[in-house]
Amino acid sequence: QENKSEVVVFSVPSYACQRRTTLENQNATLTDALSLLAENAELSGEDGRGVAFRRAAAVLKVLPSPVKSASQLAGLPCLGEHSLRVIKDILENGASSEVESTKESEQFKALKVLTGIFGVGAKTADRWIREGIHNLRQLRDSGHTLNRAQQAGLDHFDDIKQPVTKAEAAAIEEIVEKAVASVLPGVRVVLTGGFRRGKLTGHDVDFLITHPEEGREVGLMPKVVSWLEAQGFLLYQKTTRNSYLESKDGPGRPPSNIDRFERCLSIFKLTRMEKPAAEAPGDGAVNGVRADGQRESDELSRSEPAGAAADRRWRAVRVDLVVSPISQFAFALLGWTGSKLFERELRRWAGYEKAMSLSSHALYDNNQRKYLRASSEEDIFAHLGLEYIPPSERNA
Ligand code: TTP
Ligand code: MN
Ligand code: MN
Ligand code: MN
Repeated sequence: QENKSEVVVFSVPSYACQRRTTLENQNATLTDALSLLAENAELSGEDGRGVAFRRAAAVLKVLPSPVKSASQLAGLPCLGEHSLRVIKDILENGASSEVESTKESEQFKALKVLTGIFGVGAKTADRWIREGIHNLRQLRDSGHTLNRAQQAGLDHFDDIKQPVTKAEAAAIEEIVEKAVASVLPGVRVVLTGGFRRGKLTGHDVDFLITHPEEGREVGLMPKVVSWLEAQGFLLYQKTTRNSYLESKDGPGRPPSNIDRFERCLSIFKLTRMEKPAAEAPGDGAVNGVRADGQRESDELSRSEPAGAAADRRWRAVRVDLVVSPISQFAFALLGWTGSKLFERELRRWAGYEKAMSLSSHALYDNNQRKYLRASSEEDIFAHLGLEYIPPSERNA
C-alpha cells in the first residue's frame, strides 16, 4: 500500500439527491455546528449563506466515519471557505468561536424564541426585536395585535415546542383516516414529512391526501376540516384552496418551492398518551430542570405556569394536511417527504443537469417541451436520470 498515513480520503457526489443520507451521522458535532450557522443565516434573511451551510453539513452527514483532520476533506464538494474554517476550528480547538458566539448572541436567541411561535416568520421577529421585544413576556406586554395564527401559536407555545413522537403521529394518523373515511370512502392518507423518512420525532405531522379517481378529491378539505372541528379535534386551522390551475407558473418557469395544493395548516388537540411511570412528568424534566441540568427558561419563554401543561389531559400538536389529485400524487409525495435540502437539490439537479423543471405538481422537460408523467416516486427519479433513493435515505 502506497499510502502509509492511513488517512481516509472521502469521495462524495455533488448533489444531495445523488446520495443516500440515513439518520445515522458519524459527524454530528460538525453538522450540528454548521446547521446552527445555517439556521442563523436563514433567520437573518441570508438565504444564500443558509443553503451553503446546509449543503456543507449534508456532505458531512454521508461520510462513513468521523472526520479526524481537514486533509481528509480535500476534493469534497460544497465545502466553502467559511464552512471549512468552522470545521477546522472544531477539529483543532474542540469548538468554533463563531458558533459559540452565535449561540450566545441575544439576536439569535430572540429570533429563535419569536419564530418558535407558530405564525411568526423571520421578518416579523426581526421587526419586533428592533422594537426591543426579545421574549414572550415582552411580546405580551407590547400590546401588539397578533393575527389568529400567531395568537394560537402563543397560546400553545409550550406544547408546540415539544417534539411530536411517532406514537403521537400514529394517533393523529388514525384520527385523520377516520375523518376522511367519514366524508368520502376510498380516500388515501399518507404520512409524509420527517416521519416518512424514519425520524423518531418531528416538529409537526404531515399528511398527503388523495383519491384514486381523479376529481373526487375536489372539495374534500373543507369537509374533512368540518368533521374534525365538529369532533373537537382542532384548536386552530387555516385552509388555503388549490390555486394551481389559476397560477402563472407555466412550463419553463423556475418552479417555486411553495406549492399550490389545497392545504390546511392546523393545531390538533390530542389526548395525552400514557407514558411509562418512570418517564413522568415527561422528557426527563423534573420540576423544570432538564436532564442536562439547565433550568428551562421559565416565565420569559413560557406560555402558562410551570407544570400546568402536565395537568392537562391533552396537548397541542401542529398538523399539516395537503390534498392532491391522483395525477399529481407522485410529485406531491416526493415534494412533501423532504428533507427540505433534498427537495432543493432535486430541483437544482433537474434544472442544471437535465433542463427540467420539477415541482410538487409536475415535471416539465424544457428540451422536449412536454410534461413527463409519473405514477410513482421511482418514475420521477428515472425521468431525472437518478438512482432511486428511498425516503429513509433522503435525510440530507
Ligand atoms: P416540514 O414539516 O417543515 O419538515 P419535516 O417534516 O422534514 O421536518 P419536521 O420533522 O421538523 O417536521 O416539511 C415537510 C416537507 O414538506 C418538506 O420536505 C418541504 C415540504 N413543504 C412543501 O412542499 N411546501 C410547503 O409549503 C412546506 C411548508 C413544506
Ligand atoms: Mn448517514
Ligand atoms: Mn414535518
Ligand atoms: Mn410540515
